[in-house]
Amino acid sequence: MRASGAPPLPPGLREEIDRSNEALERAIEWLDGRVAAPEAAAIRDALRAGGKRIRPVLCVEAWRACGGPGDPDLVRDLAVALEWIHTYSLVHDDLPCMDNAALRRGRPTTHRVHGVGVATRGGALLIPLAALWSLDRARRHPQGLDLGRRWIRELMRGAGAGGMVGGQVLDLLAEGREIDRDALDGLHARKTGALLVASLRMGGIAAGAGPERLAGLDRFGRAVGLAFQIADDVLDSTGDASLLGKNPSDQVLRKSTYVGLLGVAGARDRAHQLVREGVRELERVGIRSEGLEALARYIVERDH
Ligand code: GRG
Repeated sequence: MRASGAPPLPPGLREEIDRSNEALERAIEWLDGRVAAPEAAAIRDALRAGGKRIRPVLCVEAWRACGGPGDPDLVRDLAVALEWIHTYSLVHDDLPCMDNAALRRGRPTTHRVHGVGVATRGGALLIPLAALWSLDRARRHPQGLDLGRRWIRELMRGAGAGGMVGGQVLDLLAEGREIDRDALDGLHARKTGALLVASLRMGGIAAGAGPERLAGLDRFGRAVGLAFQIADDVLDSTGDASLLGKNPSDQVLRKSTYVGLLGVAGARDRAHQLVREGVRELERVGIRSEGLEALARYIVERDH
């Protein structure tokens, strides 16, 4: 976790982010005519506002690590669905009834530009659109609609009550209260970790990986998901708002954080230890992946 400076992204991953952004543009074209204005404009703005694209890149790197056959663009297209779910969660998280945030990814939040109603509806629309888009693209994949069904199940499991939404509920309930490390781990395993796990499993599934490898990706994702959240807490407490692209909010919302529990140095140590554990989990199922290892390091060393 760096206090400042460019994130240490190897060139291969930088290129993969660019390819993911191109896939996102293909998907934005597909939206034409499917969503009415003004929600369409809000969705386009939110999707194009930048972002690290960690979830689609994790997905493609998992696919690659499992020896996925065929055209990577098919998987990149499918992986856009992850970014849509992630973007809906950010748009809704920023609403006045949640964090009431003014800034996201260095820009005014969706509701500040398009209004609360449009942002709420546009965000919600991204959920069925992610499923429809997944089905549409799965038809072009050799596993066809079977892949579409498995893919959507993973996506909704990661995003739903047992995953991201459930974690958000726990987070809201924990505001202003102190919770212990186990409870904090459980909350973030759902709120942040579940969609990262889904990203990896979805890449493995598209590559035809069996249950053992999927379980290895799952354990890697859990470790890296927690490391991601710890890095977020450190950045919230030490980061620079102009680099973060948002205003630090943990103190304002009186949230329990890993920095509060472990201190900055302790939190950093735990994040690095989790990354090492995650990489060992991959090795245990025979996965050696420079891309996934580099992403895991980036997740804890990033500056925004
Ligand atoms: C109604 C209870 C309820 C839930 C609705 C709002 C919501 C669903 C979920 C919120 C989940 C949330 C905000 C999770 C945080 C995820 C997270 C760590 C975001 C930051 O991810 P990055 O750093 O962002 O990957 P970029 O901007 O790079 O894409």
